[in-house]
Amino acid sequence: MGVVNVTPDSFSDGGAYDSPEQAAEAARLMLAAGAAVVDVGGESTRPGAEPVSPDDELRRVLPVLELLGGLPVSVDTSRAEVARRSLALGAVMINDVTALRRDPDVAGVVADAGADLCLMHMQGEPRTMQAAPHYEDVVSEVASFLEERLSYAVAAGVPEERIGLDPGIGFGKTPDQNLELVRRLDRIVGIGRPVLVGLSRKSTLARVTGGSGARVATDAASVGAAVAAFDRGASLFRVHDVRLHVEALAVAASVERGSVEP
Ligand code: HH2
Repeated sequence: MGVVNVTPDSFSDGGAYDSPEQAAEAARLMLAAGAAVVDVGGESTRPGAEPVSPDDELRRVLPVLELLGGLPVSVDTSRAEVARRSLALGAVMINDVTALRRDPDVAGVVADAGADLCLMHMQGEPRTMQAAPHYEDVVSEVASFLEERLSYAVAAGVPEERIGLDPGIGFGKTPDQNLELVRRLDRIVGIGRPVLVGLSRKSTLARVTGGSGARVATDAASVGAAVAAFDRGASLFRVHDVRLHVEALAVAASVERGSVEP
């Protein structure tokens, strides 16, 4: 999954695209490089980010989707209105980082469209989530949350086979808690749905490679983390540099199979 943030303030690529045409071109290049889907987002969820108005989110996202008609697009939104209009323009998946808590109507919209849905764990909300993350056991709490949200989504009409789960790396977690979630990812994988991870360029990896001041991780660090998550059962990877991840994960998968041929 390639990341296309159409936000001025995303932590890693904020303001990268001046126009919908530039964002759409970046998305096409990611798909050509092997991405299965591109994730278009109009509201930053970086730590400290303020919410944007629904109108601003629509104004950022819809023009990009209009240019990408027919291509596999996911939309990173937690608002039913944005989801509904995005799916009407051909989006195939909604990536809801609030796991249907901000706007429960997202479930019905996804169900009606027959689309895919990603449910992500977050403790708190982006504005304050990194203030004081606290867990007794981060892995079992995240897993229980995702199990509950999965049941909720299914009860609201989204078929289970359409749902993926995401531990929410960096969303109300310390660096050590993020690493622990990847280390024990088998607990989340054991829920029985495909697991998506977003590790690309996140500050936890920058802490490992660059000391305490580093904020944005390198792509080499990101690829290393993705392969570690793959080895523990992750099957979807939300990444900025698609080509590097496709090559690295293709090799990791070939080792898993013991065969060059897929
Ligand atoms: N991470 C970000 C945004 N959306 N969605 C899922 N499912 N999983 C993630 O880990 C995830 C996500 C944050 O990264 P980015 O999009 O690069 O930055 P921002 O939130 O500032 O737009």
